Amino acid sequence: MKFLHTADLHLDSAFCGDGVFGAEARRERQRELLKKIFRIAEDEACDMILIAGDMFDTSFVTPETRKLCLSLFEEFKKPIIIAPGNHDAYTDGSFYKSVVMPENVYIFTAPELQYFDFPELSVTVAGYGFTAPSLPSDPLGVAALTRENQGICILCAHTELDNPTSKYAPVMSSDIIRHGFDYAALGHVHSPKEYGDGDTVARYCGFPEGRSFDELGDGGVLIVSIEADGKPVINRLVTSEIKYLRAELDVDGVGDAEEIEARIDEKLISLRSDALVAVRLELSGVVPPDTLPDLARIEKKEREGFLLVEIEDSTVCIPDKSFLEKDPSLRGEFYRSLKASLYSDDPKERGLALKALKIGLAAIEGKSFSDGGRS
Ligand SMILES: [Mn+2]
Repeated sequence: MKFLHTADLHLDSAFCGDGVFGAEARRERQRELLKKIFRIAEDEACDMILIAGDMFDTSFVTPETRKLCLSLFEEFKKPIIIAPGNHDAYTDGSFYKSVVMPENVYIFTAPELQYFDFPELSVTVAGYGFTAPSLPSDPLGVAALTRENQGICILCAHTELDNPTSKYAPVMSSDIIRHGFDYAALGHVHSPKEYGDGDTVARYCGFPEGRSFDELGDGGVLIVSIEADGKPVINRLVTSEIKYLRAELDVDGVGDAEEIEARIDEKLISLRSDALVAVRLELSGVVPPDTLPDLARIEKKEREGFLLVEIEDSTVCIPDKSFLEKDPSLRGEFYRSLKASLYSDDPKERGLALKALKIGLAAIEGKSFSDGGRS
């Protein structure tokens, strides 16, 4: 049997501050992405779809999204299994609880382990649902072992795996193995991750498309085939058409503003891809005063293939390096003490030294220091 595993779609996200694309346009794109995911499930001839939580960003689901979900659910006809997560808990007034679902939709409605049997596929899907924004208990640790089952046994769950103090269903991977699941379709951690012992495979599928700089790179879904021997074969398909990236550009020693701008343009061209790119580019290096071009203007330049360009200035402005070499004051002493690290071959050490120099020189001059507040 074959199924599609997705999670963390966060449909109807708020999307503030996304520049070219307004919030409503982004939400519309999310709906298109959902259609695409269902199309993939059809094209791949999946027998079921597992949604491991956080399908919606909040308990408020827009009428457009409600309508689309219901029609996609209905059209798919085959089983759709949903394990509500911390963002879209099974609560009064939630989409899950307030709508009459098509018969092929199975929702876990309690924080204790529940089971859905699909005898025609020889499959049992176990899972639980968040019924509040947090679930501090571990639904697997306390559960009796999964019932004797001759067929394939799958877990579909939203969890912060192997973190016993988490308030987001702190399941232990050892319990997933102990229960003997063939596959655990997990959600909550937004980057793809894999656990297992050979017999049991547990996977986070990751987000289907980045929504911000917290979700970097390609997003996708997992297509999982499990044959009678219980061994899952997993294929990740990229679904994202928007890709968030972080990149760095060292402009140390670059002559003037024009040249720095050319280097930025060149760097951005190298980052273009099939997906629409949103990039946060960090400039680093030591530059003389008035060397930096107008970064706000460069951010706003029309560029094909980009959703958003943000340029972060982490350069350090030093008026005159040769003066600092000989400067007998604290400034000179501070510069000289960092010099080895400033020109180290290790980019991490160089970055740290630059940051230290920037903060230190500002402090010596009595200025306040800010890193721009982006993190
Ligand atoms: Mn979550």
